[in-house]
Order: sequence, then C-alpha cells, then structure tokens
Amino acid sequence: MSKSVIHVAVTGAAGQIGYALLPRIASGAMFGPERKVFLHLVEIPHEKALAALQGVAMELQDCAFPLLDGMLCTSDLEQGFGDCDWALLVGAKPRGPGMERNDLIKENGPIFTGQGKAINDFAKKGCRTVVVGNPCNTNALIAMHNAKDMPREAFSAMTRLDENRAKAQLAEKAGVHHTKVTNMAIWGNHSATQYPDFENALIDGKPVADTIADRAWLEGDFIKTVQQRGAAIIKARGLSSALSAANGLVDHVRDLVNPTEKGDWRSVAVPSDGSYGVPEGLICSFPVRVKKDGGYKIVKDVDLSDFGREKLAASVAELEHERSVIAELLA
Ligand code: NAX
Repeated sequence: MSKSVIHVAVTGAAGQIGYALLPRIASGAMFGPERKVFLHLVEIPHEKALAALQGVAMELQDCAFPLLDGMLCTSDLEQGFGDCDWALLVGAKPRGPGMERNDLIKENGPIFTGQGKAINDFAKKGCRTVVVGNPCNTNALIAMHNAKDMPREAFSAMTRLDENRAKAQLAEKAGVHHTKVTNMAIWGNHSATQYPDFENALIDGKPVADTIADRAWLEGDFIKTVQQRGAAIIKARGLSSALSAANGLVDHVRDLVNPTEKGDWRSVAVPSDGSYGVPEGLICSFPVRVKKDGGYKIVKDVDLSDFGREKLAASVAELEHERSVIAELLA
C-alpha cells in the first residue's frame, strides 16, 4: 500500500534557507525516495515577499520533481498550517544594525505565539514542529507554550548545523573523513554559548584525544570556531549560512523519523526533562536517540566532566535569561 502524502509547512519560504531547502524536501532527501510531499509555502503578507514566493513556486514547478504532489503559497496561517504533518519554522526577522540580542528576541517572539496557536488549531494532531528562525531555542519555547494541545515532545529547535560544523572541524584537524566522527553532541543554546562536546565525541570509535592530543586547541580554537562559524560565513559570503542550514534541517528531520545508529546520537534542542540539571521545559540541545517506534530519548548516561558541566551551565543561564525576556509570551 502506498504511504499517504506528507504535508510540510515551511515558513520564510521565500528566504535564502527556503531556497536551498525546498528542492531537498521535494526531491526526497528529507522523507525518503518513496514519500510524496505537499508543500505549504508560508510568507509574510508583503507584496515583495509574496511575489518572490510565487517565483520560488514557479521554479519548484519547473523542477518537475516526481515526489512533489503539489504546493500552495500563502500568508494565511490557517491555510499555511492546515492539516500539516510537519511545521518547519524558518522565517524570522533578521538582526538589524545596532540591534541587541534581547531586541531580536522581543521582535521575533510574537511571530512564534501566532504560529504556535495556528499549529495548535489547524495542523494535524501529531504535527511536529522544528524551529530554525533565531533565536531558535527560545522561539521553539514560545511556539510550544502557545500550542497547548500538542505534545511537548513534538517541538524541537535545530542545532544539527552546529553538530555538522563540529564534526567537520574535528575531521579536518585529525586528517580523517568527517564520517569517521560520531557521538558529537552540541549542548545548550544555538548561540555563541553552545558547547560542542569533544570529550564524548569519537573518531573512528575512539576518544577524540587519542587522535587529537592538542587539548589547548580542543578547549580553545575548536570550540570558538564552531561557536563563531555563522559569523565567519557572513564575513566570507556577505550573507548568512543558507545551504548548510538547509542541509542541517534536512538531517535534523530525517534523523528524527529514523532510528539512530546503534551507539551514536544526534544533537537536537528539545524540551528538557530535567536531565543534567537543565531546568525542565527549557528547549536545550542534548544528545538524543530516536527509537524504533519513532519516539526519542535524551541520552542519560553521558559523562560530562567539570569542564563540560561549566560550559553547559553558561549556555543554560543564557537560555534562562532569554526565557525571562519573553516571559509574558509563555501562555
Ligand atoms: P532570510 O532573511 O533570507 O529569509 C527569511 C524569510 O522569512 C523572509 O523571506 C521573510 O519574509 C520571512 N519571514 C519573516 N517573518 C515571517 C513570518 N512571520 N512568517 C513567515 N515568513 C516570515 O533569512 P534566512 O537566511 O533564510 O534565515 C532564516 C532564519 O534562520 C533566520 O532567523 C536565521 O537567523 C536563522 N538561522 C538559523 C540557523 C540555525 O542553525 N538554527 C542557522 C542559519 C540561520 O542563521
């Protein structure tokens, strides 16, 4: 029996991540080569954005993807999230000149109250929501709180790009292919306080320190490079990461619907269950394993050193601060 068509809403669909993401979804990279998809392309109700969105839809049509069952373009949230299986919340306002992180949090917060409520009211009951738009952990927290009837585990934020970046850095330093790096956990916030945990990562199944003896590099340049990679891309390209962000989202969703390889884990920002002392409910990046039944579990037995615990605590403090800035949006 053929599987039903999967309905995927993508906000910010006319943006640069949208442009790199939509063909990957429509060609089967996210849900596999046998699953047809129907795309709900959501943008703001502005003439320029909607015109650009039409252009993207025309290009998708011109790709004649065999798996693309259809699409709609809209700025109406009922249509946008109506009967969706997945809601990928990519759209957000970019940080403007002179804007502080707190201002960005306050500016973007209300977007996610409205979208959370609309997902609650119009999406399928089992709809899963992934937030990419920054600050993604806190925006996911807002959406989750405003989608009262949806299970909390249905909400996540993306730190997979950070995981991929960290793997690539370790692989380059070790002189191995990046597929040799496993168990690469990102802890905390998707921000410059995140902790890429080199102490529990493996290269070729062995501790990183067996291959990279330079502890000073691991504690210093490695962590800093991963934390600052987004800024380095902006400096080089004049634009923020889009291709790699879209790829991170493809990886994030694909690995949430397939069981994790034995022994390995993935970095996903999910509501904390209190593990590792992270306050319950905060959307924090943890090592996560997806089970055969499709559910996930935060990996409980990772040995965090004092160094790692200190790094995680700093990132969690930032998440708590962000939560305090938007406290009135948490219904
Ligand atoms: P762009 O500015 O190219 O596109 C954003 C699009 O979102 C625009 O077309 C805009 O009209 C639309 N939009 C804004 N508010 C909306 C709303 N309320 N409903 C629907 N659409 C809306 O940004 P892009 O480079 O695509 O980045 C999108 C977001 O991803 C940004 O917030 C960015 O900071 C964030 N990122 C997150 C990353 C992560 O790892 N979590 C990495 C990449 C990226 O920086």
